Amino acid sequence: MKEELEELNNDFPAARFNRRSLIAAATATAALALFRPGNAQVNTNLLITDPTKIQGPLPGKLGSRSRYENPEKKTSDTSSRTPLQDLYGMITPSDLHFERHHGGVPDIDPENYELLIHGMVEKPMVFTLKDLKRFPSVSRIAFIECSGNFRTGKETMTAQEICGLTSQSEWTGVMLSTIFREVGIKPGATWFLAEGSDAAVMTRSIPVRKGLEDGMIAYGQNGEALRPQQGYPARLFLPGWEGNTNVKWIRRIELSDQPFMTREETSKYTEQIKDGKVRQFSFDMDARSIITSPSYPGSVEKGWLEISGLAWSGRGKIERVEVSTDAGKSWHSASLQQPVLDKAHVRFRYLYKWNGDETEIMSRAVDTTGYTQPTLKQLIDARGKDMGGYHLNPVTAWVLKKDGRVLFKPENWRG
Ligand SMILES: Nc1nc2c(c(=O)[nH]1)N[C@H]1C(S)=C(S)[C@@H](COP(=O)(O)O)O[C@H]1N2
Ligand SMILES: [Mo]
Repeated sequence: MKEELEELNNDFPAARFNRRSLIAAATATAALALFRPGNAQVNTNLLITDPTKIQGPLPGKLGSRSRYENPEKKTSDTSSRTPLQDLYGMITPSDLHFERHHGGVPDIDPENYELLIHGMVEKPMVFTLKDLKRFPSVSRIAFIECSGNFRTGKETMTAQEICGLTSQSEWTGVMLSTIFREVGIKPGATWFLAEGSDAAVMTRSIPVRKGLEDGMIAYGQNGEALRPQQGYPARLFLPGWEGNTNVKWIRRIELSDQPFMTREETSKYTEQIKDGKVRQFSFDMDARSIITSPSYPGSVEKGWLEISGLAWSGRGKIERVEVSTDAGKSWHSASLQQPVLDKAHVRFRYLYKWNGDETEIMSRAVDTTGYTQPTLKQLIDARGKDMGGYHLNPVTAWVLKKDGRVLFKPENWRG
């Protein structure tokens, strides 16, 4: 009986019914009350799948999303973006975590995984995954953000397209300070090279100070093993630092008394600031926020609406988020969902009564260092029009149109 109904349900093309037969069908069932006259698209499923009338599927080995929910990452050949506009709260579901790969996703057998630590250390050592897991572990909720996380250009852009290269997970692993104690750092070692085992053999130089402060070798993500896309079986995790330094599939750490000047920190991941000067090793991700609801392609109706979004800072905690509903003329403090964590996405909310007139809504983040999220104009004034595409965190505005459409307000700076 159950199988039959499921089959029937699956094969039920709504188009096969005209309104008359629907009424007949509806009349013949207890679902009549659910039928709305004038709506020929009435959900025919209701006629046979009243959930109280049919035994549901049995428990499964893996859970799944509702078939009515289809969040998707937006992919290109080099990255995929988190659909920020589809999320609640502050955790990014692991399968929606953004991805940025320079040489694709390697397939690494955890049995063969090894992490070599050498260079200016007392005792060079190789750790298997098992070895890493024998150390005391820590878990921490924090975001990762690619430093190339800003797109603009047209009104019909989603939060995902504008800045979907950031996601948040609970990361579990071993503190680098624990591992460094094991190998013994030689006096004078101030930098270390982190190297990945992907086809790109990604390498970055990291100050030992950061490693000792809060660096981790992470092997867990949201309660399970890291996803391959996030660096399975182990990655470097440096809370608050530009995504690129969080070397995935990490296989080697070499300590030194100077940076290694790899490709990713010379020809890439540097940015012009002013007067032809270039900034290198710009590790911290600056405070930022974005309203994710309402946002394109959503819509609004006159009356009360909850403005909600995400704010984060790589330098500490979010102190407050201010929201403007009058195109930046006045600003009001939003409420912050607890807990507000260090170097973590925080959800902010602000209740607003929209009177139906066209207006612009926007948010700006202030972190515990006193830093305030700048406008694009302030960024241009500080760094010049040739500032390139890294470390851009401008205030993002949405236009509420009279007809209820919500559009991105794109601002361009390249000539
Ligand atoms: N080995 C390796 N590590 C890497 C990369 C890579 O291509 N290879 N990409 C970096 C970049 S540019 C970013 S933004 C982050 C992205 O992390 P995610 O894919 O887990 O979101 O990983 C960094 N670590
Ligand atoms: Mo990145």
